[in-house]
Amino acid sequence: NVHVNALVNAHLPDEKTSAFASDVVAGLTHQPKQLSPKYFYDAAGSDLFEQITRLPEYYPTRTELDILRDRGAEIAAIIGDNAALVEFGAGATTKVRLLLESCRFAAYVPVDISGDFLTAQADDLRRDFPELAVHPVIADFTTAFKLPAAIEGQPKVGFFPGSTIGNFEPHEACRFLRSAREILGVGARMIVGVDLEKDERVLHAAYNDAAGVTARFNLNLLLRINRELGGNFDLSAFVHRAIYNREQHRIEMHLVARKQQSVRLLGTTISFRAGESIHTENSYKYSIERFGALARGSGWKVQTVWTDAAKMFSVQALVA
Ligand code: AVI
Repeated sequence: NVHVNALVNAHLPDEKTSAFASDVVAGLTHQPKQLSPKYFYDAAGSDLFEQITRLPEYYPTRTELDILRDRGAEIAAIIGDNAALVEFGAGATTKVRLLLESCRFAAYVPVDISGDFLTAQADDLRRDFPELAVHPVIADFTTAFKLPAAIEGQPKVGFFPGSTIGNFEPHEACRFLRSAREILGVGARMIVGVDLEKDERVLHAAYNDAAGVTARFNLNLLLRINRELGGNFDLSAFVHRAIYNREQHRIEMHLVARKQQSVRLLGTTISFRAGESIHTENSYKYSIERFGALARGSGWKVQTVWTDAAKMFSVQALVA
């Protein structure tokens, strides 16, 4: 591994790429092979994810937006006026705009690792909400970071939509909620989007869409490895597979080798048996009870759960 790191660092000066490189080598030499879903989101992957959110089979985004829109007044009543809204990770602004329209926030603090994206997003929001103080923070939101001094003394509300929490392992979700509680402080609240357990056929369709966008999203990870790490993956030699793991309450995404093959990257050869898979993502689905237990175990209490009529998705208000 020392050898691999030295090699990686010699060829790839930039810090982000070398973290990607060592994670990829570690994941592909692990048994079973695995890659972190956080690497899906390069420019092409983020664009494919945007397309996923508009697919007829992919219910989470649409359902969460409906809940945020329909329950705006109730959410506002819980939060009160003049709080600071801290969003963990900042994607499209569609969801936060709904909260900013229904509640009277004094400040908005988007936290994201990508500075360029944050700046563009902050400028748009300042234009559309002139009363709102926008203080972007460039940081990895899964680690401890400092809130801007400007929001000191204001009540804090965390925002973590999209069931991104479902892409964490349960122990990571617990660690994240704990750290969010420490960052936000005593008396804080948190609004979290949590995908719910449901008919397996609905889940299966959502992650195996007819148009094949989720397959392209999954395979894009191999393209990214080819482009950024000089790999030679043959994309036509892998297939997307998403299955529901009932015991673990999660959708698993895999890339399965169609035939025996080997791939070169970063001076290493990775061999695949026919049918061997790379596990690329888990998307955990919670019951209301199981998420409540997770929240309690990380120092929060569930105050209110809002769902759509069909109980597909939930938006939950936690209190520290
Ligand atoms: C971002 N995350 C909540 C999505 C999910 O549903 O787990 C990512 C995704 N993977 C496949 N389709 C969408």
